[in-house]
Amino acid sequence: MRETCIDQTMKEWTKFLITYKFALDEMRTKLTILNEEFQIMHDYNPIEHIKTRLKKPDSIVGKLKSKSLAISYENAQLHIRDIAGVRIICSFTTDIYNILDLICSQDDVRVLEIRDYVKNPKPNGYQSLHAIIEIPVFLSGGAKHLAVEVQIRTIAMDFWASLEHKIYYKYNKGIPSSIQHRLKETADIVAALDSKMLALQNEIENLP
Ligand code: 0O2
Repeated sequence: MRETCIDQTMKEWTKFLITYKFALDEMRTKLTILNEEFQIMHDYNPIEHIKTRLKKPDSIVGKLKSKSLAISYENAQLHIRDIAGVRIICSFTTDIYNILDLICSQDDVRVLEIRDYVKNPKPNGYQSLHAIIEIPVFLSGGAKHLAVEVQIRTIAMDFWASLEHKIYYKYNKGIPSSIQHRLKETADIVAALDSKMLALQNEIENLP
């Protein structure tokens, strides 16, 4: 009896999450087209690589609980806007804004929110550009509009964020202040590196 219930719940989650997986497939297609077209038109790939991830059911439930919301698929769809996540890694800070413009100017994309942690880094030094967008997924019963969290950052920002994320969980979300301080120092180095790399790139582009 209990196993049947778990099976049923798993089936329902799979049905709920598959639509977000389709949204991620749509995003991958959009980004691949943009990148390949850019390569042909400008002889340049703004996107280094793309990572996608689907939030796990227990994380969705945890986030609903932390927002004091009832556990339901309706609430998850309405209030959890990072069930589908795309991370786009690029070379230069200017690419971040170019890619954002290219995505947001598409007719079927609705921009719900933008958080610019590149212009305004988090106090710990975290840099990335986050956009919550809504895109249609065409199912047999019609179109379903779903939120996708898009994170766009440089290779250097991604390097920093990956290590910080590991350290954050290693210390069970309580990083000692001496390490926090060193992380902030390295975040400043990342910002300086990105700025120098962009200056170099601009110089090279302007060579005769
Ligand atoms: P995961 O596993 O990457 O998904 P929200 O409740 O979502 O509206 P939140 O979570 O503060 O508010 O949103 P925000 O600031 O846009 O951050 C969401 C995601 O950005 C996080 O997702 C991380 O991926 C990334 N992020 C934000 N701040 C930091 C940071 O200080 N360090 C690192 N390494 N990543 C960060 P999740 O759900 O935490 O994790």
